[in-house]
Amino acid sequence: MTRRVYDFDRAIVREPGASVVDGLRTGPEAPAFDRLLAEHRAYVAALEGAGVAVERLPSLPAYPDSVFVEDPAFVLADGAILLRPGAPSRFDEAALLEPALRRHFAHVARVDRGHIDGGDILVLPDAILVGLSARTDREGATRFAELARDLGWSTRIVPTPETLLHLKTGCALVDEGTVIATPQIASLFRNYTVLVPPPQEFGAANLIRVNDRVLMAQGFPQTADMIGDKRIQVVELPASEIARIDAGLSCMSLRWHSGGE
Ligand code: CIR
Repeated sequence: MTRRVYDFDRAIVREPGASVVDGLRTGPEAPAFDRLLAEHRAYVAALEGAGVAVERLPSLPAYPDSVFVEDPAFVLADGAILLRPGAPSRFDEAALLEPALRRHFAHVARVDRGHIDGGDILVLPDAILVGLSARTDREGATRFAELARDLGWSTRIVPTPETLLHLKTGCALVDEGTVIATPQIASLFRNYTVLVPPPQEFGAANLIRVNDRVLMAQGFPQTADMIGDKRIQVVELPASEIARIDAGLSCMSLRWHSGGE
């Protein structure tokens, strides 16, 4: 069977340190560390339950947001790209991930100008979408597109509405012909069936498809039904504490297939 872009057998995560409660946030309340840790453990267990071998990197107390490994790097089956996070407090996270990536990938490229966060990069079956946001500028996106081209991928650069921290705050791939997206960005996906969650469930859009399962945040029953109707197994995970620091499920891992393209 041809491999699908969401077929993964490896992932990297980083343990949350106690300083994670000081992660960047726009909302009023910091998360509770013990509950956040429990959410992270449930997330790792769900990845493993979906068939993924997970490498756990040690926490980096000086970098409160470093648990969100998706933002400083990007991985595909054939290589990794170190990014340039747009938040100054997160800039060094890319260099700190490099040794782990070099253990797994012979090809490790580096975005060397502009800014780009992995949360703004969505892999679709036919192309990569990069959203311009408060964290990702055109220079970083363009450089990323050049490096992705070296790996055989074409990139489409699109705007991200100001209300979304990252492009993937509001969208995800569900299957090869289906995405989930909030209404403001639904029009980006012309060749896909777009599932639009109801307004009270927009937080569900930051889900991840992993092999035959969809991992999504708890508390979004209508969206869970929409995905369940597509005969995909839905795993609902606690994510309210990470949401307090503006994060969702996609940001807590880098996922790839070790078998090459
Ligand atoms: C940040 O503001 O960078 C973190 N507090 C949250 C990062 C979430 N990452 C993501 O959606 N890819």
